[in-house]
Amino acid sequence: MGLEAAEVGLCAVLVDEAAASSRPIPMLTARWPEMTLSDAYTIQRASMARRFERGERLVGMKMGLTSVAKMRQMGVHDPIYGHLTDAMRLEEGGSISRAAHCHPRAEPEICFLLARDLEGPGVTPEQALEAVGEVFAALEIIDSRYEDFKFTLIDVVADNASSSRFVLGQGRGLSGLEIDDLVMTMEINGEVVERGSSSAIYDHPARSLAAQANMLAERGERLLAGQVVMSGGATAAVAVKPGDRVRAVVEGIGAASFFVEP
Ligand code: 0L1
Ligand code: MG
Repeated sequence: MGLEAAEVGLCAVLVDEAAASSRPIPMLTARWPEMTLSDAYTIQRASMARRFERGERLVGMKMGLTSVAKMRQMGVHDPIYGHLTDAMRLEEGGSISRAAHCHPRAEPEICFLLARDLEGPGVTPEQALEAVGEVFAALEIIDSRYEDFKFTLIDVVADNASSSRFVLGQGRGLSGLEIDDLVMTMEINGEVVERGSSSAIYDHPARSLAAQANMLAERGERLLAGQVVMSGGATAAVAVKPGDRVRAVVEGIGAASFFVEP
């Protein structure tokens, strides 16, 4: 069983308004227990369509729940994805306001900029890497729009995989760089609060990129040259608060940072 089109539309309005107003909502599956994962991805697209109507542009995608730790936490075996728009990009070193978020948390990531289109199904990690123009040290700010931070996997997908903002450091090419086991740290106010390896990103960040292309293919969609793909968190996400200066450092690639306004 699944949702009617009108219900999908209403859910899209609810998650979109919650994100725009920073006012959390009860989890959708409490009201619509029959919602399927496929419905959730349709809701995600419908909520993105509302952003596009307001003038935002699609600039790429994000992979979520790519680490064993996060999958275990949600009781799932597969990653999920969300959409990224130009309005979600925060310039390197930029500031966010705590009040503009529900439950903001940051995680260190590796981001890919595609030099070529990438179309599944059947994309391998090697093929995915061949489509990459540049890699970046990155930070994702995730912000679940659900009350009391309570949600199911289906709710998270409908809520655009908790996407809120993303920050990219300086980009570099892949030449001379193996990205399978890079040390990744996250600092808050100069103190290392999380340390991990890029191998925590779905075993290899390129595997995450390939999975993104293959998952889009299930809906007849593909990644385009010029788009970015956030490959997923390498460590646990950490709650941020006013006054925090957050910095991610990825060995061999660089750093990305943002500030939470006091
Ligand atoms: O980026 C992600 O891994 C998505 C996480 C979704 C769940 C959450 O908000 O913690
Ligand atoms: Mg993430």
